[in-house]
Amino acid sequence: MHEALPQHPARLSHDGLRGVYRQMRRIRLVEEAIAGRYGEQEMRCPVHLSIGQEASAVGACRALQADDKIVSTHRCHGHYLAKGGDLGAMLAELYGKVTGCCGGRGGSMHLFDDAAGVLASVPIVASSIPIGVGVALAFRQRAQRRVCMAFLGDAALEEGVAHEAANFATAHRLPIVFFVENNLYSVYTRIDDRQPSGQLTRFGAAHGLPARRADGNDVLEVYRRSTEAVERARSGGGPGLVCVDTYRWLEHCGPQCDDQLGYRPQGELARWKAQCPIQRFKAWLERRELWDAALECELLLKLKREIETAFTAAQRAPFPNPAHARTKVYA
Ligand SMILES: Cc1ncc(C[n+]2csc(CCOP(=O)(O)OP(=O)(O)O)c2C)c(N)n1
Repeated sequence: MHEALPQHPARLSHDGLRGVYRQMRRIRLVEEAIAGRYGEQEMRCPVHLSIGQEASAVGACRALQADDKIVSTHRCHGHYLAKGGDLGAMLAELYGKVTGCCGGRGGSMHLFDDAAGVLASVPIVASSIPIGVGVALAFRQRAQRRVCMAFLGDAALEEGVAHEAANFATAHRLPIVFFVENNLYSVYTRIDDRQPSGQLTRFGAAHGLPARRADGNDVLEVYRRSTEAVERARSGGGPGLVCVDTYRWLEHCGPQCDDQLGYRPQGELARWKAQCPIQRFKAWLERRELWDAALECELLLKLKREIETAFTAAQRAPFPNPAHARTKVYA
């Protein structure tokens, strides 16, 4: 007999639980494939991989509906894929091709797929937050029961615009959820060297935002906390804050591991790897007989084929026509 699933506001079916696992596995495989090919020098944009942070992207986006929107940051691959962004368009964008989701103009840090609800990804730290607040304001003005989720890193909370955006959102009770992925570092600088206390939920107290903290490597806990905040915002309860603790395994920007640089305490990476969100959730599913080696094998084959096909199409696609460089320029 299966154990009862944990209590949460919107229960996931067994298929839903397996879907959550498949999504995390897919994001990991896509990013591993990017890391593996980056050295070929054909993707000529910086890449900020989110390997290790898959549970926060998937848990958060599962709490959203298809017509809800997200805004994201420089580390946007996981958010884009978790919200349903098109993989082929994403990879073509990394290769600078005309079939990319930004026509090859943006690269890895500018993933947009409005049809999937990925309104914008912006690499200027914290600058997507007011865009997200604007989206929530538009939802309110149109009397739509939709929610915007703004993904941000721990360092974004140190930008003035994050405070202005939170203040405006609270004052107008806008349907936005600020979702903070605390991976402890702003490039090489640890959070204890930047802030008096690692408790990021204080940001909520300062702005009257109900704040929830979650283990960012536990996908169901992230999902539960996100669902509470999203449903509250959807039903007119105003904005909320979800802060999750997680960890990036690789360097800030690029495909390598940079642990040898010594800016992270010895053993920290290994401790977080032992908390791999994908392995943890797989073990959880296996204990409940919802997953097994045959399903894993079938999934890996399918994903590898899908990813291979998307890479091949991206590499074969043409570059944008330089004559069109001035179109779609706004000032
Ligand atoms: C306004 C601004 N200042 C500095 C930078 C350079 N920069 C790029 S990413 C980054 C750190 C971001 O850390 P965090 O928001 O915690 O996200 P993480 O990279 O950890 O996912 C910095 C300082 C920038 N892009 N924008």
